[in-house]
Amino acid sequence: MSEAPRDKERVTALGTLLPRIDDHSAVVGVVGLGYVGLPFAVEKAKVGFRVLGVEQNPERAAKVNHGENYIRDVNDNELRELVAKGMIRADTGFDGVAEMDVIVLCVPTPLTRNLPPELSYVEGVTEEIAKRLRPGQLVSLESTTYPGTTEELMLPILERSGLEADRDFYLVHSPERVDPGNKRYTTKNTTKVLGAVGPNSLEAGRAFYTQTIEQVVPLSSAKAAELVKVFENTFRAVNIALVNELALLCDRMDLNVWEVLEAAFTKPFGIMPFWPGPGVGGHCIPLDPHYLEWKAKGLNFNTHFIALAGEINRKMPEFVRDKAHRVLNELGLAPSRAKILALGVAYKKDSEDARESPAVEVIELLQRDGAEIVYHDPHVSALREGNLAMESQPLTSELVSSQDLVLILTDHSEIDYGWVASHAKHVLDTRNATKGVQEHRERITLL
Ligand code: SAJ
Repeated sequence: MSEAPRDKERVTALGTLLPRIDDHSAVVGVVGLGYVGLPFAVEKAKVGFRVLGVEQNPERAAKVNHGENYIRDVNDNELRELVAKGMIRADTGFDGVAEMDVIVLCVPTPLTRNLPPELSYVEGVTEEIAKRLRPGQLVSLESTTYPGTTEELMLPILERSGLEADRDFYLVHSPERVDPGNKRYTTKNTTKVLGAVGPNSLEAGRAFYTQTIEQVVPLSSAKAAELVKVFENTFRAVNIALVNELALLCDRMDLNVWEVLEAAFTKPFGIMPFWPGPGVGGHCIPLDPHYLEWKAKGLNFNTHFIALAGEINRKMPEFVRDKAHRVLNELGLAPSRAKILALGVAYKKDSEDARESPAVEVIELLQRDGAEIVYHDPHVSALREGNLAMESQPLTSELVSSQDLVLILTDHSEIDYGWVASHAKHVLDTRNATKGVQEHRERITLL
């Protein structure tokens, strides 16, 4: 156990760090170079911070060191130039931690339904940092997690170093707000929330984040910041579930849910657009609200909205399967022998990510019923999710016209849905992707 630094060192710790942040001579560590960490690293390097990445995946670390981009939201040339100038480097280990003035954790916090959150990445990384922690360092957790992680899990581990939080080192939580593919809101112009374990940490965190982010909102604690993030995603999950439930009701009432919602969203205040779909995918919305549910249960509190939202959203793939059966029966075709083209399998529009995509469950359900499924997705060339091992088929008129049903599961922008409708026998559109198609409407059924 290292000796706690003398009072003099403690007093100057913040005094040493702040000027280095202000003149950008501080070295910034980014642990986890994924869809959050790599854009973050580029943003910091662009304003002159030297960035040391820690990426456990050796292929990714090697790609970064060769200036090769693998994250869509990162500009290839920017990364290449920053690496060439020595502003960004990636290691697979933690030897560089002592050199870092700021250490930002952007590691996965996976959550499997109904089980406690899996925080082994956060814990493991924090332990590696604690072994090398020195006075004056700022540690920030950006990963989405249950309220309490920073103060209850990370702080005690870091203090095993003998250093004291908010005196010798600084600890904050600033949740990432990356919306993959969003061209309007980037890391730089998306307001950032910041919570800290004490006033010195808040000052250090604010000094750091305001270097590259236009607006930073300080909160009273790290726990409050953790709850803000989980609430944001719970807000989305609950509202998506609300419109999905409306879709189920409209189906029974023989009403067009898209017409009803489009009309509702003409109201200029007090409402915001959400749309039904084949389910909720990605690694945030389906899972993040369950951090809150898990934490609340530990406090003997039931978060009914979260449970209900999850239940409804998880029902949607089966509803799509049932609706496909109904459409095929109306066409006089047996679902068990139908040929179906799934159009779009990514978890959301214009994404190349099929993780947790509802399309996977829909395809598996239809395959289990005996249907013969192929898919086309311009962004997903191979589908290796769940029990599936499929390749994207070229979207040709022969392919489309040879199918009994075209099932639109993701509404990618570059598909010409009018062209698809002109060659298809029938289309089941779960995303209202064909809303601009005037002709052949009789061949199109909407969710
Ligand atoms: N979805 C619907 N209907 C909607 C909106 C979304 O069915 O009205 C579906 C999508 O198709 C997708 C899923 O829900 O399958 C999630 O979509 P999303 O865009 O909410 O989720 P992510 O994971 O791409 O990004 C979200 C961010 N999105 C927005 O704020 C618009 C934000 O919540 C977080 O910054 C991010 O998750 C995260 O990393 O937490």
